[in-house]
Amino acid sequence: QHDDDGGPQPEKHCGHGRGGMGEEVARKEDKRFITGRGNYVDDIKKPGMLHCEIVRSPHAHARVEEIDGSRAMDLDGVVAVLTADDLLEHDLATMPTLMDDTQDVLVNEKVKFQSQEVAAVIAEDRYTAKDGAEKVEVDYEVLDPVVDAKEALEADAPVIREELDDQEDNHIFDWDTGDKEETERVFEEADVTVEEQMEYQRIHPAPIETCGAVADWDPGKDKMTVHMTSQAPHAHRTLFSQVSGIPEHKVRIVSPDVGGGFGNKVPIYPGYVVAAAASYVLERPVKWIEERSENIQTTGFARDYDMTGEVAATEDGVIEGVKVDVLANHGAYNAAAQPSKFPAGFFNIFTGSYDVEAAYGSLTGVYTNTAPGGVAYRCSFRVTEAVYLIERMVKVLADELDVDPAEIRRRNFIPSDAFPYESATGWNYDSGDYEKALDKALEMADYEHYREEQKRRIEEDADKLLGIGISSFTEIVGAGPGKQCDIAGIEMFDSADLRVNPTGNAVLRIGVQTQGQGHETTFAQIVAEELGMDVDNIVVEHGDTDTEPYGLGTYGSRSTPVAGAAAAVAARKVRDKAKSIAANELEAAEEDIEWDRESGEFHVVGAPDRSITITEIAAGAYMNHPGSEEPGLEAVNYYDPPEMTYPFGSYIVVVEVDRETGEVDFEKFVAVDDCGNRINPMIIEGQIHGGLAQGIATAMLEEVTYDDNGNVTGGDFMNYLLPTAHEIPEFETGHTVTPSPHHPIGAKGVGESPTVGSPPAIVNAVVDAMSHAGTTHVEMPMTPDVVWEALDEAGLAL
Ligand code: MCN
Ligand code: CUN
Repeated sequence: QHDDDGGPQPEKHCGHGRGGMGEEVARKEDKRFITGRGNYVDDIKKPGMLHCEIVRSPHAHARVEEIDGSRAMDLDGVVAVLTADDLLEHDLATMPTLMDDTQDVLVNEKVKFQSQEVAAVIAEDRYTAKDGAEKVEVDYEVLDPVVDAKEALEADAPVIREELDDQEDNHIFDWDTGDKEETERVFEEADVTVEEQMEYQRIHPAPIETCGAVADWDPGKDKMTVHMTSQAPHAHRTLFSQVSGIPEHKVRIVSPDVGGGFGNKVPIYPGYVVAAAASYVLERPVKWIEERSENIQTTGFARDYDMTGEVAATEDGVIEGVKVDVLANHGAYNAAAQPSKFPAGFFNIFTGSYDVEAAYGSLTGVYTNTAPGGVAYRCSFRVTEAVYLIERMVKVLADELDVDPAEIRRRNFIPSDAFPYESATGWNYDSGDYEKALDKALEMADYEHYREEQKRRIEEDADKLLGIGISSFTEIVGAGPGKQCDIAGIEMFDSADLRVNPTGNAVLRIGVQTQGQGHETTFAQIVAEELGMDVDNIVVEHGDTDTEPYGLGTYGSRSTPVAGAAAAVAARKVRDKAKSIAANELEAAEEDIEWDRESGEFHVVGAPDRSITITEIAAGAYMNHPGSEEPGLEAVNYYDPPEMTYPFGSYIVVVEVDRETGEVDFEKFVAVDDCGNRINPMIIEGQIHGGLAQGIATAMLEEVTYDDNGNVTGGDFMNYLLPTAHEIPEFETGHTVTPSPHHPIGAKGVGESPTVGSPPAIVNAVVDAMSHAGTTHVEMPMTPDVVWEALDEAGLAL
C-alpha cells in the first residue's frame, strides 16, 4: 500500500495495477447510477401489482374506538382496507422488535405516537390508495401524551405501555457498566473533578430513498418474495419467517439498489409486514413506498440521550476516572436497531482514546409517546454518544485546568505500545497510535497559528471570535464476535462465496449489502489482491437471500471487518486449491509452487519463468484437473471475528463565531483517519466527506422536535434541516495506517468514523471561541439563536 507514514504492514500491499489493495479503482456501480439504470424498490413493477397506503394517527396518544373503511371501499379501484382485526386472523397484528419488545403492525387498541400505523388501504394505483386512506374514518379517544423522557418518569405521567403485564410506569431498563465503587474512590481522592450535562438531540438518518417494499406471494409455489429496502436481507428473512410462519426456505428477501441507509433500513417496519400480509391475502403483488414525512416521523430515529458526564483528574490533567449518567428516550417501543448484548449498545466504550483507571456508567431507558428508535445514523450502536461525551468532557477539563486541549489529550492517550489494551469497561482494543494521528492533524491544521490568531482577536475585542476544536476519537466497529453480538440469537459472523469460472473471471457473493458504500468495487479489490486477478474480472453480488450465503447485513461499519475478512479468507482458500492445479499444470510438486503477490502468478520455486496465471489455472480446474482433486474452483468462508476493530482519528475544526448574529463559519476542517490497511483510498475519502457532512448536520442543523401534544414539529424537510453544499466547508483529509492485527488484511471499518468523531470537534470549537469568558457548553444543534444566547450569557454578544 502506498502510504508514506504507514505503520508495520502485516503484508505488503503495493497496488500491482490489477486493482488490488490500496488502488483508487473507480466505482463499478457508478455506471448504472449515473446513466439512470439503478434499480430501486420503487422501480420494481410487477404485473397485477397493487399499491398500499397507510392510514396514520394524527394523535400521539389515543385509544382507537372504531375504524370505518366503508367510504374508502366505495372508491373505484380500492381493493381492501386492512385493520388490526384482519391481521389478527393471520397472527400478524404484532411483530417483535430487535430489542425483544413487541410492536403493533397496525394499532390494535391504542396509538402510542403521532403518525403510527392504524389501517392500510390497498388499491389498483397509488393515487387511489391515497384517496382511499383519506376516506378511512377513525374514531379516537384522545389521551394525554408524554414526549419528554424526564416527564415520562414522573409519578403522574400517563402509562404508555399499559398493555404489558408488568409495566406500571414508562421505565424500560436500568443498566450500569464499570466498577462503581472503584470509580467513587477515584473521584473522592482526585485533585480535580468536573461535571457537565449535555444532550445529544434526536436526529434522523433521512436517507434520500425512503423505505419501501414490493411483496409478492406466489400461491403456486407457496413462496413469499419481498423486494425491500433492507440493510440486512438474511436477518430480515429469518425474522419474516418467524413472524409469518412461512418456512424460511419459502421466503426470499431481495434488497435491490438502496438509496442510502445510514441505519434507517436495519429494522423491520410495519409497512413491510402490511404489504406482505396484503399480498398473501389478495394473492397479488403489493407495493408500499413511504413518503418523506412518514419516513422522518415513524422510522428509526437516532440518539436522544441526555447525558451527565464527570471526570476526575490530577492537577496536571491526568484523567483518573470517568462517570456518566444517561436518560435515554427510546420512544413508544424499545426498537433500537442494535445487535449487542447490552441495552445501550457499545455506549460503554465511553473512556474513548484515554488510559483511564476507573469508569462507571449508568443508564435509564424510557418509553415516551414518540416514534421508536435510537440506534441509527452512522452511530456504531451508540458510540456516537459515547465519543461525544468523552471528547466534550476532555475539553471541559482542559478549560478548568487551563491546559491546551491538544496537550491534555497527549497526557492521557493510551500509549501506542500498550495494545492490545483492555479498557476500564472491558473492551479489548486491537491497535492504535493516537498521538501520531493528533500530531498529523495539528500540523495540517496549522494549530499554533490559529491559537495566536485566537488570542489576538480576544485582545482586540474583535467582532468575530475564533474557536479551535479537537476530537481524538476511538471507534469500535465490526460486530462482531458472536460472544458479544447476535440478532434473534444468530451470532454476528459474515460470509463470502467465491466462484472462479472456466474462463478465469469470478463471482463473489457476500452476506452484506451495500447502500452506497461501494462494495461492488472494494470487495472485488480484496479478491483481486488475494488471487492476482484483474478487478474488472470479478463481479460482486449481494442482497438476494436465494443466492447469497447467509450474512447479518451492513451496519456498524462491519462489512470490511467481517465480510471483508470472509472474502479474503475465501480467496485464500481458492488460492490454496489453485496451487495444486498449478502443480499439475507445471508438472511440479505442490510444495514447490509459490504464489507471487507482485505478479499475481504461481511459479515453481527457483524458476520464475515456469509460471502460470489464475486464468490458466481456472481453465485447468475445469478442463484438466488433477485426478486427486474435485473439479471446479470455488470456496466459501463464514467468518466470526475474534474481536472488534478500533479505528480512530483526530479531527480539528476552526470556526469563526459572529458575536452579532451567532453565526458560525468554518475556517478550517481537518480530518485524519486511521482505518488500518486501506482497500480503496478514494472510496474512503468519499465515506469521510459524507460522514463529516452528516456530523456538521448533527452539530449545526438537525433535530426532530415535538410539541407538548406530541406533534412532530421537525418531521419534514421544511423543518428538519438537512445540510446543503452551502453549509459544508472544504475538508482537508489525511490518514495514518495502523493495521488491525487480527484481521486477515489488516483492515478496520471506516464508514461511521466521521459522523462519530466530528460533532464533538465542532462543539468544542464553538465552546472554545467563548471559553475565555467562562462558557463550558453549547447544545446541539448550534443554530445561530442558540449560539447567540450562549454569547449573550458569556457577555460576548454584540
Ligand atoms: N473501506 C476501505 N478500506 C478500509 C475500510 C473500508 O476501502 N480499511 C471501504 C469498504 O470497502 C467500503 C467502505 O469503505 O466500500 C465502507 O466500509 P465499512 O467501513 O466496512 O462500512 P460498511 O460497508 O459496513 O458500511 C456501513 C456504514 C454505516 S454503518 C453507515 S450507517 C453508513 C456508512 O457505512 N451508511 C452509508 N456509509 C454510507 N455511505 C453511503 N453512501 N450510504 C450509506 O447509507
Ligand atoms: Cu448505526 S447506523 Mo449504520 O450502523 O447502519
